[in-house]
Amino acid sequence: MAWLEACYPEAEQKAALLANWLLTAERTVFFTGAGMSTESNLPDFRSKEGWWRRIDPRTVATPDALNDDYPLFKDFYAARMKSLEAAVPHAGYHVISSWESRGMVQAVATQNVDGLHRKAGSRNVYELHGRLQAVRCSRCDEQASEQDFRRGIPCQICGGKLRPGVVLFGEILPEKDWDDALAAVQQSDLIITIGTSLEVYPANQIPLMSSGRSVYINSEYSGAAADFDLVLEGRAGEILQQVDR
Ligand code: BV8
Repeated sequence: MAWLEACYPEAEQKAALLANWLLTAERTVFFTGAGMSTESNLPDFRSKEGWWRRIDPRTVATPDALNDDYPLFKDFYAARMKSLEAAVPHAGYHVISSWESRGMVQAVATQNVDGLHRKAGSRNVYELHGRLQAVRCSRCDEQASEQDFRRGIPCQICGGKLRPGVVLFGEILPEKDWDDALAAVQQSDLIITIGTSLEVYPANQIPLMSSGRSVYINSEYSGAAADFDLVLEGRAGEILQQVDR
């Protein structure tokens, strides 16, 4: 790659190298986090503008929060649902789905609960932390509507508290999505991790489970970067478009 170094700045060299890896890989899997959606105007969790900088996750994102202070729990998730109303996938999402439709991407494993990968047309998506709008009863598990949850209406079947379909801290990840994601990652020869601090277990183990090449695209430096073969620092949407050129 000496010619690349001579002709282009480092960021472009890395984008060109990733483009080359994508074209030569047989099975590519994406693993995404909340940083993938900040360019769609959805805040992430742990960077400066993140949700957990404004509110302690223990007070809203745990089974105890649901049981002990339902009004606070409900208002937090209703606000998150409201912010989804106007959210549309940015160009980087469409790059990933177009690569999938051209046979270049086998699967997307995501920690995101916003549904934007599917909205952008990605089909093989494993939602490891569930989906915000998949409301169900916390007691009998019956599905319910997002509107009922946002209005504070109890379950129509058993009168239990409604909850969003996300995985709260301390809860087990959805078994099928987890198993399918693991299988896809273990069979991959390229894994591209985007927009995640890699702080949340067990999803943060996903990039370590591929024996192929590994890439990390993130807007700020994280110690986790040392585990990857190639690190691109910057905004996900911009980098994906650059790689697609
Ligand atoms: C489990 C709720 C087994 C849903 C979320 C101590 C006490 C209690 C628990 C634990 C503990 N120690 C460890 C645990 C386990 C815990 C855990 O890992 N905690 C960590 C935080 C210490 N995990 C669990 O509880 C999991 N379950 O372990 O079950 C079990 C069960 C019972 C008993 C024993 C074992 C469940 C985890 C589910 C967590 N749910 N939230 C919701 O409200 O949405 S966590 C939250 O973090 C989100 O769900 C999100 O998906 C997840 C990961 O965050 P990221 O996506 O990485 O986002 P983050 O903001 O951190 O990073 C974004 C990055 O992107 C930043 O670096 C930023 O710079 C970058 N970025 C921003 N913009 C861009 C960008 N990069 C590129 N381009 C951009 N434009």
